[in-house]
Order: sequence, then structure tokens, then C-alpha cells
Amino acid sequence: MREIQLIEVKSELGAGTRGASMGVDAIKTAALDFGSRFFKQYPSVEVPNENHLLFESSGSPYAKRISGVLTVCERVADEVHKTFDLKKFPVILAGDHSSAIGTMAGIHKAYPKKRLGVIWVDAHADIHSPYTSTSGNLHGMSISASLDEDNLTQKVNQPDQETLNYWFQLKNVGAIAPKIVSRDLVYIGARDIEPPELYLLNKKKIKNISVSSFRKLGVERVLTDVMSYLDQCDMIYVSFDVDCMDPSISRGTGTPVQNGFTEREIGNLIARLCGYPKICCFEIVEVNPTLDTENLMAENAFEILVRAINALTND
Ligand code: Z70
Ligand code: MN
Ligand code: MN
Ligand code: MN
Repeated sequence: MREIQLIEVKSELGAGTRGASMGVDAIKTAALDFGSRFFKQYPSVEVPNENHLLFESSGSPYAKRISGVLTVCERVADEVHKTFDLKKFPVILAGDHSSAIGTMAGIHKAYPKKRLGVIWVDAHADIHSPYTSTSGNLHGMSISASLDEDNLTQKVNQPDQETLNYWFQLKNVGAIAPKIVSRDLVYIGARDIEPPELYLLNKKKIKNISVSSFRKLGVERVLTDVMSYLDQCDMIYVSFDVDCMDPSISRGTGTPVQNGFTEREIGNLIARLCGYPKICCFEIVEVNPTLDTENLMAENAFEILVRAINALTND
């Protein structure tokens, strides 16, 4: 029986659109509207945020607010590590996806000798670096930071030395980089991928299960396929960016992308995934209630969260 520990990260420093830091509270509001006792049932800890930095200059155009993102990721890594030391299962509710750098660092710090698999359920590949990003938003760089991948052959920017120092620290947060290897990474639903990112996906032959092949194969085949692909991993982390879902379901996320999953497809996938013993950590990110109507995205995210926790605790 897994003992759940909720970790709340109300940060949005890594996003280009404002409001994702309110996503965690929007999910709590959804729970209240559904009359659910969920947030009374499980212990929760909040990682202090640095959102006051939003009122300051964003710094380098190639890695915006990177000093604040670093601070938040250090705190997330510590909290995730502590959770494992207490033999609990971390469930992370976060704002923008850059906090996942801290999540992977914390898992790696707790289990440095174990091989960590990552299932990244997202419309995006989040595999930019300050050298390749056109937005400079760090939520688009979580995977490359964890892989220790600068993608220099695709370089289009020359970040200044201070920015590069922060980027170095971010890659090494919690423990020496890398935290994961590309062979142990699986994308599900990545479909808004920029050229330098696509270059890496092809070069490293990173597995990406498209929405259409997910539909063609069906959830059971996808699961057996993914789990046999990650067979050599000792533990597997699932990161769920709500923008993997179709914008027709809800526009309550910073960067909605057409041709996404239905809530049902994602709910089934996540619930089934969370039934596997190797799953060590689950995360939901990028709910932005300021872009939504009637809190629909948070309601969807909450329903998926409940299904995930039921699967995790049903053994
Ligand atoms: C784009 C960038 C991104 C999430 C947007 C978008 C990245 N590739 N990630 N929303 N979660 O700006 O780098
Ligand atoms: Mn993402
Ligand atoms: Mn430890
Ligand atoms: Mn995304």
C-alpha cells in the first residue's frame, strides 16, 4: 500500500503566459465543487514560490527568470527526496512544467544508483536549451536540463555567461547531471515540436507515441509497448502536462495544441499506468484557470488525479 504525499508547487516563472501558479488552487476548487474530501484525505506540503520575481525584469531573453526557476527546482528536489526518504509516494501538483527539473533531480538524489524511466505526457517535447529556445521559457527546457543536453549543433542563441552559469546549476540541481538518459524517455502525444527539438528526437531516436498511433493501438497495446520499452528501468516517473489534451476539452492551459487526447483517453492511460509497481512518482502541471471557462481544465485534471491515486493506492 503506497502512502501518498502531495507536493504543491504554485510557481509559474517558467511559463510565458501568466496564471499557471493558480492551477493548484483551481484543482482544489474543483475538488470542493465536486464535494470531494480528497484534499483532507492526503497530506500535502507546499513548496514556497518565487512569483514575486514576476514583477522584476525577466533577465536573459533565452532563459527567462532562470534564477527563480533554479531556486524553486532546488526546493522541489529537496521535498521529493525527503518524501522518498520517508518511504512515501510523491504526487506533485505544479504550475509551469519547469518544476519537473526539480522532480527528476529529487528522484535521482533519493535513488542515485537506480535507472529512472520517464513517461512525458505532453503536447510539447520540452527539449529546448537556452541555445535553441525562441521563447526563452524554461518550461520548454525541462527534459534537456535533466538529460544534460545543450543541443549545440542547433544553436541559434548566444546566452551570456551569467545565464549559462545558472543553466549549469539548473542541470546539476540536487545531484550531478544527467538525471535521465534519452533511451529511457517516452513521449506520449508530443505534437508541437520545434526544429531544434525534432533534430534531437530524431538523432537520439527518442520514442514518441502520437495521438493517432495511440488511437490505432489502443491503451492496452500502448501500455505493454511502453512498459516493455522501459523494461530496463528500475523506476518510472509519469509527468502529465494537461496540454496533451485537446483544446475542445478546455482552453485552461497556457499553450493549447490542436489534435490532442480526450479526457477519457488520458484518464484511462494514467489510471492503467499508475497500476504498475515501477511507477514511483506522478505529476500534473500547466492548469491555468485564468484562461478557462468555469474551471473546466482543473475539473478534468482533478478527475484524472483521483483515478491516478485510486490506482496507486489499490494494492
Ligand atoms: C515551446 C517553447 C511549452 C509547455 C509550452 C512551448 C513549450 N516549445 N511547454 N507549454 N508545457 O516555448 O519552448
Ligand atoms: Mn510541458
Ligand atoms: Mn536520501
Ligand atoms: Mn506542454
